Amino acid sequence: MSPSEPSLRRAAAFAPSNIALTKYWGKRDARINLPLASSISVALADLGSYTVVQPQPDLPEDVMVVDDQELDPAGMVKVRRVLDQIRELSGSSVYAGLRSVNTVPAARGLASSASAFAALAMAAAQAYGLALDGPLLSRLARSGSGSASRSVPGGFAIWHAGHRADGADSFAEQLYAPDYWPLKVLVARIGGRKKISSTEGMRLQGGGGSPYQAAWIEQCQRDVESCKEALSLKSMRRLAEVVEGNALAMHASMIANRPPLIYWQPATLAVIEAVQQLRADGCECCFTIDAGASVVVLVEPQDARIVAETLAQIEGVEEVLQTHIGPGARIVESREEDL
Ligand code: 2P0
Repeated sequence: MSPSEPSLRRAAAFAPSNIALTKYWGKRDARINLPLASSISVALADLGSYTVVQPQPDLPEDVMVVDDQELDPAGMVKVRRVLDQIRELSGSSVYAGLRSVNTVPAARGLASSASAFAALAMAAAQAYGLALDGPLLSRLARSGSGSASRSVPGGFAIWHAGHRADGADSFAEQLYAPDYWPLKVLVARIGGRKKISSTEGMRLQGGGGSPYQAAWIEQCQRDVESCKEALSLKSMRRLAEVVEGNALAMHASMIANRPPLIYWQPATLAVIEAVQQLRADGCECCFTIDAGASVVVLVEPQDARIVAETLAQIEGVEEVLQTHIGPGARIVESREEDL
């Protein structure tokens, strides 16, 4: 530890997972996760990651335990990318011990990396004595995992694609607070661990794999504007058109990739059909699907029960999680026994 080391302390943060209404699926820079298009998301109230960071002068390198398992080397590369930037900003050379607990089912089409890296950026900044603003925290989280940028502000958030090569203008900010439109969020959990990670899927597709890649990115740019409009009107009919259309366009471009990226299970299609039927019957709801088989449904509170009950009866749906839209990453009490 150098004599000019900043004050170091143990710090903990909770960050929510988030669900994209218009998706991030394509990078202009894979090294620091710069997207080809902007995206819009909602944060989930109680599904996320709790992360503790303890800088320790005697550690020879950073170590991280996630859900009681030491993080693999590929994961540590991303963690170090975030921590190295924080150490540079704080002028510290001290490594840290980290522990993270997820309340999100990993690799089932719900992004646990989004909440994990948002919590990591916020806790580490505090641990290394930095007071960073929202955009900078969002950029730091983004460099670990792109979608993590949107978990920092929470609520209804937009991640600006930006144009700069250094990513200074590629961060997320809140469009609306969580209670602006108090929709319920249902997650119909389907299938086991996904076979191809998002990072790898985007790499395959970005390398000229999908004949629809350019059209997909152009569609995202239009959809971000339509989504902003649907949110400003709180119109479920308009939201359903853009959110479902955007998710289906992403999966169309994935399926057309060579090699194909097929994340769906038969139950995925059954849930899509059920949601469309429920809407035709008057329920205010719409679906979206990430890089996995699970389906997420946004629904007006008065219709949440009937939608949840209907989805739970579909063969192949393992569980229907119920939550609502919540705030972004925040510092929480750290407990000594956590590390
Ligand atoms: C999204 N996904 O916008 C989209 C929809 C998956 C499908 O953001 O490589 O885990 O770490 O930047 O953030 C998943 O991508 O990928 C994702 P990396 P990330 O939510």
